[in-house]
Amino acid sequence: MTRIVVAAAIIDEMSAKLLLAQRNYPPEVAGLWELPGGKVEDGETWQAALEREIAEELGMTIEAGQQFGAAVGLSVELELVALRARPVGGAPRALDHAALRWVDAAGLRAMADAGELVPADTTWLEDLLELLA
Ligand code: DCM
Repeated sequence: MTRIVVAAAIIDEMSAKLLLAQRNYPPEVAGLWELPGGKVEDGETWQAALEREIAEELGMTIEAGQQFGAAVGLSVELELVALRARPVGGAPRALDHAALRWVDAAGLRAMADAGELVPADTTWLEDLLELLA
């Protein structure tokens, strides 16, 4: 059975900035930056799973919204989908990541050009730039 991994594009609309998180593991992607998220549990909606994961990993409250961009196959059993999200409460903290960073469209493009994003997440670059425009 395919399991879904949800990832959050947490965008602060006042500053038009996106929250990126730097992975600690596994070694292939440690040091690279991602949209934070995690696996959907049985019986959970994608939105509920993402809100739970972000509370656990970043200690902040978000409101998860609609999917955007294409789903990405990570392996035979894992599929990665991106959802829009709005920060609702609390400042994000790197409880499970090496670091966190808010980036605007130019900052995101620069990081993508420098190869600093997790490969799967580069699929969404143009979608993310549009959301930040
Ligand atoms: N993953 C990814 N991009 C994200 C979030 C997760 O490529 N924005 C991948 C990394 C792992 C898998 O999904 O292979 C599970 O993620 P985690 O280890 O964070 O649960």
